[in-house]
Amino acid sequence: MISADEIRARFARAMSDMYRQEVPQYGTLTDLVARINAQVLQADPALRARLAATGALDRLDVERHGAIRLGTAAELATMRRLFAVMGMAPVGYYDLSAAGIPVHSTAFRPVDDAALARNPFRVFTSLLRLDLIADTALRAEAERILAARHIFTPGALALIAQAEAEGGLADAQADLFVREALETFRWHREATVSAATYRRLHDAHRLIADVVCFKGPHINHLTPRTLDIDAAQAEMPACGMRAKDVVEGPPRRACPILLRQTSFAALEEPILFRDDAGTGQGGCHTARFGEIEQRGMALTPKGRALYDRLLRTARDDGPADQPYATRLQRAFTRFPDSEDELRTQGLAYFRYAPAGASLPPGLSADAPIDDLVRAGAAVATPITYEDFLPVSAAGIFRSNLGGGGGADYAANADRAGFEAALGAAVQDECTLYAAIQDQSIAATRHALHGAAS
Ligand code: OOG
Ligand code: NI
Repeated sequence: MISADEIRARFARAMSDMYRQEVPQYGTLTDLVARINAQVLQADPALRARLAATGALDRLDVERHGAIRLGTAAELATMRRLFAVMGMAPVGYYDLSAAGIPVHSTAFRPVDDAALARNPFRVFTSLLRLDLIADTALRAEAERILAARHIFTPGALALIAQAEAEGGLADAQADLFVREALETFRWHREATVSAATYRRLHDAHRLIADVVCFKGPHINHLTPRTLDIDAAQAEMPACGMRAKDVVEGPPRRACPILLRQTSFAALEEPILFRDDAGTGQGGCHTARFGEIEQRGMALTPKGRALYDRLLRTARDDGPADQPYATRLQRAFTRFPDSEDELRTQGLAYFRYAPAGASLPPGLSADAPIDDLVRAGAAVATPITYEDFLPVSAAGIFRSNLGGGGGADYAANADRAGFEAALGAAVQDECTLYAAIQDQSIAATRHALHGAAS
């Protein structure tokens, strides 16, 4: 048997190779990010040392997230089993209906520290919400089309079942699994419907056409992680990419928090409809794009509430005559921007370690962790945010749906419905970060006790 982490690493590599072939601009983007990351690391040895110490340096070059959109509950449930073979579990629930996008989503990703360090590959996975489509005839037609498709190969299904029964896969089977699983994410230029049906679904919402009219849930982007998103954004036009005008997420800061993302516009790709035979007409579809992201520290619920509040301020109540970036920067002056403040005010999660020195006299290893840090007995490093942001995700979706606002759905999260479709509960991301923090505190105390005795 080989490890799920190894299967995930092989799959991520295969996916990246496939997408590079399918969308050559993705290759250009990863080259740009690699160049900028090398520059940043060279200019900032302290950052390099810190990334190296937490294992983040090794994973940087291979770090990617992708995204897919599924059509049915059964597809989502099987997708969960497929990702489980690679050690990826559903984390978080994202309701995008509030932003006019008729989907809800989760992120499949590795959850424990060692797995994240080995390869943090994650897939933002959305499920189309046909229940939000008002036109019942159109909804029924979409359901009928989706019910007839099979997005997984028989080989992939057999290997998933085998991995479940035997607790893993052997080396050669793992390679076979990667090959079979990849088929589900491949782009197919042949639509499964006629031009007229495509048009009707497209007019209801472009996203519906993208999900319903094709053989499978083509991977729609693959995102490398940059250490300086502003530098990358500035260089995108020179590399022939039309960057989205606003970077999603928090503004640039001394201490990066959460996640900042930007994308280049989706490609117009030629497609063939069912009824094209003979007419040779075809059409085009825009779905696949490129994105880059910069990750910062994970915020506690208290920090997240402050983030959400300041983001709303920048979007809704900022002076309208100022550019968004200025309003954002100004709103976030109220978010502390030193690691000490972020930690002592309980705004972000940290990983603790013994500092190496012995405990000062009079201080116990069981003293409050902030006291241990202040006394120089423990050091704290921020924990990286491994998840996504619903407002940012909606912005990325929208920028690739031909601009404009989404439809006006009444916000109605349906986490229970999503979990029923998934066949499992999604994990809570804050619980995962808190567990990493708590374990590191316990290990630090244990080491300090050992040093004291
Ligand atoms: C997913 C868009 C969201 C992100 O990184 O937040 C996303 C999609 O377009 O399917 O990729
Ligand atoms: Ni993305």
